[in-house]
Amino acid sequence: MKIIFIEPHSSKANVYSKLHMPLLGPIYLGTILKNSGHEVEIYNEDIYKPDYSKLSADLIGISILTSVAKRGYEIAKKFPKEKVVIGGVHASLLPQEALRFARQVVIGEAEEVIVSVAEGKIKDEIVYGRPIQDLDSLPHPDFSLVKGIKLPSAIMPISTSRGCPFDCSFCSVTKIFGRKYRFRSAENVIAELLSREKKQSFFFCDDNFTAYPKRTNRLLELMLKNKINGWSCQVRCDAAKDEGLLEMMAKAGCSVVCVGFESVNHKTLQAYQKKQSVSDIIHAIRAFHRKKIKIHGMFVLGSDNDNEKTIWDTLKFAIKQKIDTLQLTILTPFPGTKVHEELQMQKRIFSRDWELYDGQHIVFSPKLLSAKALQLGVIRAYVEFYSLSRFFSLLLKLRFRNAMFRFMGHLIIKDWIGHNRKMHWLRQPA
Ligand code: B12
Ligand code: SF4
Repeated sequence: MKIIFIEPHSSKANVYSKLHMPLLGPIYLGTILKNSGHEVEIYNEDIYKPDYSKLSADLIGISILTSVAKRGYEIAKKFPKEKVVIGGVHASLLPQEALRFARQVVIGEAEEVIVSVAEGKIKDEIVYGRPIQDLDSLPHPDFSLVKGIKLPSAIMPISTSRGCPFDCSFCSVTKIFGRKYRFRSAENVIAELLSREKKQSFFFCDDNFTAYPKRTNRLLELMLKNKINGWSCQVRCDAAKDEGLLEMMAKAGCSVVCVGFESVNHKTLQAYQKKQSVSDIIHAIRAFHRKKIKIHGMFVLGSDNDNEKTIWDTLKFAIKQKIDTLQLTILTPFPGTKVHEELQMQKRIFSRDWELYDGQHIVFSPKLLSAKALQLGVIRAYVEFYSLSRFFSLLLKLRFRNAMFRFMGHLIIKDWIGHNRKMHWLRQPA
């Protein structure tokens, strides 16, 4: 059979549309189908947009996050419904919605069911995937299936674990992958890293790379031994409390950590059930910087305890603490999350346009400030952080890499403002 997977493009208004990193789901599934003798092609519209009038296959698999669901359904409509199967985070959370555009929807991890679904051996409209218990049993994802991908120039994702033991109120991860932390053996990960093209920059896209320090240490030891360096990962602040782990991360060539700081407002940290304090955040920043590891600091603004001042406090904090790159996300009530449940109950969600569910657009009425003030405040804070004057000041200090990221951020924000001039939120009551 010929099977095509499609990952819809991010909305033009999304600051991530420039980061052409494919999701691993379709690649894992495509690799499994290829190994079962099927012909597979994967299209990530941000990397290569196919001419749909020329595309034909026995099965079209579409992968959707909430922010790209609308585009995913548009693509589905281009094909006969009986050929379309939809999966991914959003479809797993709202399967009945996705089923309007597909013959079948798969909920959750699909590796164990995909071949049977494709070959018509499972016929249920809603198919329940199963969490993979032995992640070493999965094949290494075959990136050559992704049409138009440029190797090794892109930052390539690698996943070494699934699930997260925490349960933050705004996060979709545990709803899909569960709270049980499952991980691959260090040997299995190293074999994948060594099989990839040289000079590739890796991003460990695990939601919590250091959730089980013992296994992370073992992996880092092997990375050090195999001279694999220049990588980034996602961690919580706790990672910085473990001196030994931190030392190993630095030695094994960690260049950037993406850290979910989430807030400088301690009431907001509590409301998010983050289980970390502002002093944990400051400690983490200092500890990573001491080891010369750069920090991509991620914050979520708009809780019921945040006001306009919180936005500026966050910006000032990021500048004072010398966070290298800054991500300010507007709190987004993703279906299935606790935040969604609460805001829905209080009838405060004013937009169901999934395209706006990308962390860059406000879709609910905040408590202590207006929707417009939150939206504009976040954009203004971005403009300030990624200003040309800050870029030049970094250049003068010869901090070229940071300067380059500032400049990229500057262009992305400029682009965002251009695309959003006529956006709905400007018409929301102040
Ligand atoms: C890498 C990553 C990114 C990358 C690349 C993303 C991309 N190409 O879209 C970057 C940094 C660019 C990014 C950006 C964003 N991300 Co992101 N990202 C991730 C991350 C960490 C890993 C993705 C991954 O590869 N997972 C591993 C694979 C194995 O899982 P999977 O792709 O879901 O596939 C499995 C199943 O879903 C299913 N499946 C998937 N597709 C299909 C298709 C078919 C046909 C079938 C049958 C089954 C199926 O089977 C697969 C195998 O088990 C996830 C968290 C996570 N754990 O998934 C967040 C996550 C997907 N991101 C999220 C969000 C919110 C965003 C942003 C809005 C920004 C933000 N953080 O606020 C933007 C939006 C991007 C966009 N496209 O519009 C949320 C999505 C929530 C939601 N309800 O949609 C997640 C879940 C994180 C979270 N904390 O909640 N992201
Ligand atoms: S935000 Fe991070 S720590 Fe919290 S549940 Fe999601 S993945 Fe886990």
